[in-house]
Amino acid sequence: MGLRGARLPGVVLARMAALLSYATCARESEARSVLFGANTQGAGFSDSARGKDGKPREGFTADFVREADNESPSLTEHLEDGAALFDSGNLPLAGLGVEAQVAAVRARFLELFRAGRRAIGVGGDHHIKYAALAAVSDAFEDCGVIYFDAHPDCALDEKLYFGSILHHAWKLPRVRPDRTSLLALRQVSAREREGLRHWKPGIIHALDFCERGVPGVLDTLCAQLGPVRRVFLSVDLDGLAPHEVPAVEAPYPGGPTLRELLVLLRGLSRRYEIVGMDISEFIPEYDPVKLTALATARLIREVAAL
Ligand SMILES: [Mn+2]
Repeated sequence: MGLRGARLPGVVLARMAALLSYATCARESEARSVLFGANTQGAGFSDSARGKDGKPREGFTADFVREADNESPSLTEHLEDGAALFDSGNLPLAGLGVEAQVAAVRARFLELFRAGRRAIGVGGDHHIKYAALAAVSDAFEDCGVIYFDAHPDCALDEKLYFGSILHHAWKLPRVRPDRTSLLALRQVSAREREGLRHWKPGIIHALDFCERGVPGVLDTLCAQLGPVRRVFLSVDLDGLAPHEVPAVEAPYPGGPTLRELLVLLRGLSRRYEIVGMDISEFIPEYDPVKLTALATARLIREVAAL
């Protein structure tokens, strides 16, 4: 049960849920990768029919993912165990305003980056993405960003919300559009198109996976990231094909599969240091058979083992 994280200075579990059983590293200071939950709220919901109900999302993604994975435990596909992964529980964000939530998540990512750990934060809504990218900007001179998402989230809007995350991230001193690749893009609003034309990030469309294959996508991705040594991966689960991750706010058909993403990440890890990942957009109440939870757990496990 969730006591391991509570012993660490600066890390307090928000509640006593079970930790991920796969993560068998006993101490954060000995871990290569560190997992934490951050149930950020307040970035709003998509314009999809699912998003329009306007209700706050109660489901706690990280706990739901841990629970599903603990019920169906396994090694990685290449038989690695979780001895290098520490699960530090959830950040206590309940009751905090948006700015305080973002500050807490940013500080946690930064703490892990500075300690040389691969930081894996599970949201929560899109505020986790802005917080993570702010920490990337704080920590690294030369970090590329892979923004895996069906959507570009770059509307030129002064308010920070789900549709303007990258517009704000690109104003940070060291997160740059010419070191960012929008991966699996396929559903763009007219407002977001303005943002794309303004900021000119690298773009890899979902169909590129089909047309060029994963090796071709990897080459383009590396060219778009430029001369960086490190990469951060921001994952909106709706970037994936929705038959594998149906429990998202704004599912959109035609995305790459989890297999394609994992093969791509293996290739990336041979060329770059993968400094961390955030995951957002998971709506547990839409996941009765826990398929999205298992896909998310697998992604966490495989990224931790890279
Ligand atoms: Mn999206």
